[in-house]
Amino acid sequence: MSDITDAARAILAFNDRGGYTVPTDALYPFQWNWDSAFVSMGFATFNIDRAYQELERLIEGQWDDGMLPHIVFHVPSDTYFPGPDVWNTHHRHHKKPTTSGITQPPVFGMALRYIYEIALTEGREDVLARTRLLFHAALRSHRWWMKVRDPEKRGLVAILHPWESGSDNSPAWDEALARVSTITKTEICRQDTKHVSAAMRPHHADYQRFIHLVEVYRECKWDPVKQWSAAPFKVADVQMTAILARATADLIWIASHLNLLDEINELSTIHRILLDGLRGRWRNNLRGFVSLDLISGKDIQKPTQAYFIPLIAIELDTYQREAVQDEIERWCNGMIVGVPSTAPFSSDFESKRYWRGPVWAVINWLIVDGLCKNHLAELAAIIEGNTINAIERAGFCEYFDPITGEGLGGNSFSWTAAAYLVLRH
Ligand code: 9YW
Repeated sequence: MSDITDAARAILAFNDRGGYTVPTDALYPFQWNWDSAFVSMGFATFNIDRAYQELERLIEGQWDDGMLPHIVFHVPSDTYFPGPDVWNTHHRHHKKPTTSGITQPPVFGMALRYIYEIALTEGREDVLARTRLLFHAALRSHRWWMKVRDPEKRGLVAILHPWESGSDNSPAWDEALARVSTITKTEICRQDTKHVSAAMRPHHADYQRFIHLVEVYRECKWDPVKQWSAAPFKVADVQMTAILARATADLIWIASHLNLLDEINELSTIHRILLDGLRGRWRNNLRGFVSLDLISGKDIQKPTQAYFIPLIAIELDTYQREAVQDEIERWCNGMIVGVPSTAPFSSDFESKRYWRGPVWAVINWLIVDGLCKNHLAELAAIIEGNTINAIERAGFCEYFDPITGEGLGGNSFSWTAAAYLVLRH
């Protein structure tokens, strides 16, 4: 085992708060949904029990209606805004701990399959009951997605808040977010810029709109039907839909192993619906998949990493495969590390500002996986190698400047450590 693998494991241990992992100390002091799913896969490379525990602690926050919240506030902390009082979700979730009121990409099902497969190769028959329990939690959350976030049956699931996407200030949301008011009743006490330079973070107006949206949904008492009608921001997101579709395929795999026939049928129907929805979002002229703004009815054409995420769920045809390969190569041309989260030739590109250009190791992990699934192994190997090199050069930071390779954002980041462990596995 290399020293760097040791260091990655040490970061997960350092960020462990008792069976769950914070994304990084101070900046993000709670349990985040998709971070934990990625982290559980990192743990699975060396500690299966701890991998299961990460997901078990996450579902402590699952709502009665199946939603898996984006943050679980296991213990109080004043280093993050907005905390539990701003969300005020207590009545939607009748057990402790308190949570935020929105969700995040459902990587959970992908993680469960990944860790279960490793457990099986290690001959760990004892994980069966744990797998079954987590499987049912995931299934409830997939039902929630389909019922609550695709009520108009497009085969695409919608986000009602940019934080749900996991790509908070992506240029993809600019037009839709501009319609949201900047007026808030809550005083905005940003903590993030105390930990990280403001030049790398979302702008103040973004935060005002993020909090305005929280207030709109809080006034709906977090009732999903009321939220759907009241939402001033509503985007059918291809990245979210692709992750849900892939996680659904992974749950089908688990259900087959567990011999759960009704669940296989139910999940297969969901899978078919989502793949049909995704296929309709491909655009030849853009050489990628585009989200749909449900309020304006328009395609969101901004070139972001989301263009390529559907590869984790979909089998491309030959034309699409060549187009995606050319497009990713174009985006990476001249970069020390690709794939940038916004195309470098776009006028929105900013190499250091969060989701407007920087490279994220977990996004590369998804892209590598999607390229391999689509028989583009050579390009996948290049991106994988670049990601590993970037981490080895700059450390386990939150994200990387694609032009210089510089490490940015929070340090000792859990999901960057997890990405390293999995890509090296
Ligand atoms: C926030 C924790 C989270 C990630 C998101 C990323 C950022 C900020 O940090 O969100 O306040 O929630 O955009 O993807 O889960 O690492």
